Amino acid sequence: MPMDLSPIDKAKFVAAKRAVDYVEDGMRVGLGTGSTAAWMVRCLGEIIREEGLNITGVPTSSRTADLARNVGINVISLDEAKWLDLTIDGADEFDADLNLIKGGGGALLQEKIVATASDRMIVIADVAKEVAALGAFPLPVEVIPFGWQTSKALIEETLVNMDVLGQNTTLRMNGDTPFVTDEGNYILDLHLRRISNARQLSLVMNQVPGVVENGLFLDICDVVVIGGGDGTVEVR
Ligand code: ABF
Repeated sequence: MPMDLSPIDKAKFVAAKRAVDYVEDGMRVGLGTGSTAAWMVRCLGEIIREEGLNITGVPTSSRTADLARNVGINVISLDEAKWLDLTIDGADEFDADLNLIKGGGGALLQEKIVATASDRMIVIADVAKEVAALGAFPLPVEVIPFGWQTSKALIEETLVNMDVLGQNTTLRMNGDTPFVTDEGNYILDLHLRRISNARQLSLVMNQVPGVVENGLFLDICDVVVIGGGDGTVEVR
């Protein structure tokens, strides 16, 4: 374990390190995005170098692709891989049913496609990501730039019609300009506080014109590996 890690980084590292135990020789592995997933990519690189592990990696963002190549992972596209044995990725929230909110890093679209194209999805997270109910973390919704303000208004109208609390929707910014995803889209963050019917909300959100995808990952995660600031790990 790297020296002098803060408790939060230690939690992320131990979760990432434990998740890599699931990677077997010859696997095609989806590589997640975010700081916890970055620890996983580094750990994978280490066992490739030290044990000659032969795997191929499909990244879920350009920054993960850069890091994976830097640590010696053979990076291929999802279209080249066609299907994946395993995806390991982070999350912003997970609940008792292993449903997730993802997208805080702005990569939710590729993350959801890659996770869905995998036999198994493992989430790695520090203990603080566990919630009784999803929604305290703003729900990211990816929209195309064309008519994004109309999409935003339609989303807000939809939330009112669903009696969803919160209903404060903001355009994610990168300094003075809108944050732009790898696909050239924008992200709207829905500050809902608590989501009571995630399944209905996810279905309705994706019907709004201009919406590409949302950050609710339902019935996708198979295992969550939870890291503690004291270096403990729990697998569920
Ligand atoms: C990514 O990991 C995103 O979906 C999610 O927002 C992020 C969590 O980042 P971190 O691991 O840095 O907390 O998969």
